[in-house]
Amino acid sequence: MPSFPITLTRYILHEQASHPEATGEFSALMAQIGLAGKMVAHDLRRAGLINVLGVTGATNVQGEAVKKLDELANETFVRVFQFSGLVCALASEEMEQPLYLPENWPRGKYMLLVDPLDGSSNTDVNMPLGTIFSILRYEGRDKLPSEGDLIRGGREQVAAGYLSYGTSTVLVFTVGQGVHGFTLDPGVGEYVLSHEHITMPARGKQYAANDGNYHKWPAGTRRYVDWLKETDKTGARPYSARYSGCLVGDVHRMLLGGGLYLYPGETNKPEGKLRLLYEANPLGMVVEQAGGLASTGTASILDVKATTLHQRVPLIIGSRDDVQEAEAFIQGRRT
Ligand code: AFP
Repeated sequence: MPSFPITLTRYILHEQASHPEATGEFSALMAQIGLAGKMVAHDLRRAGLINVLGVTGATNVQGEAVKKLDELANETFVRVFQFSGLVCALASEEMEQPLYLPENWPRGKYMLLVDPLDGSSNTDVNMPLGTIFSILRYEGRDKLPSEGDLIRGGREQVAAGYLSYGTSTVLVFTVGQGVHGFTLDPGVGEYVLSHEHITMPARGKQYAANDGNYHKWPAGTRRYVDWLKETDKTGARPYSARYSGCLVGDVHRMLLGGGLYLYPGETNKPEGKLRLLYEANPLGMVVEQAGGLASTGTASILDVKATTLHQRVPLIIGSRDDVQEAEAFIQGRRT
């Protein structure tokens, strides 16, 4: 690979060249994700000026208040992929039903699942936000896909990643051969390779969890988090708490510096909050590709059987040793 600057376009064309069977469709799809990310980032930067803060008044399929920026980001992804010739179905955390795209059919053999704006409680307060995406291949050739075709296990993803809208916009993704990060250079409007082959530290010293839910957590989870806060002689603990309200921001921090994010199941809500197909599976693939782990507490996220489009799942994700330790407490192997 030639030296700096390696733009996203140059990178994907280079990768495509090493797959003689590639048609270029996947490369075009990644370029469109990059484009949607630029459009969302552009709206976020001007959000306080263009009357898109606050809520729309509607609630989404999850029963949550829809923010104007949630809707705008969702519309952006729909507009970018309609008539693109690239994806035959698009499912979004913001839409009850998937969108089937006959205009892209039968050329578009991919399906896109997206959480267009992750962390929407942060929209009005200038805090980090993200987009999470998962890409599946549709093998059917005689008809458009149906909902069941989108409900797949995490190991069937052909690619996954996220856009992190923080002090800069960063696109991180994997096609199952390592994880790479590209930072958007706003001056030239190009993503430039800034984090090649991201490898997560095996252990960190930070955790992210909504501690306000502490009393709703099962005993093993509470004990684990208490343990993280204890002081040990070697200085490995206490861990620092870093919780932003944006899964993407927190996972990005852990991906680069180590540690773990937890959104566990609760005693009265064992399924937790996060969505398997839009959040846990794609970030699980990224983190596993970087050497980390993603778990429900008892099983790998990527092995969870998907049964519904908007299925929720407990999520513990981060550095390998940290996640394994959390699992040991949750499963009662440690106390
Ligand atoms: P929204 O995007 O619906 O705001 O949810 C954000 C999120 O899925 C994840 O990004 C956060 O870490 C988590 O939920 C925040 O949830 P709490 O507000 O319950 O802590």
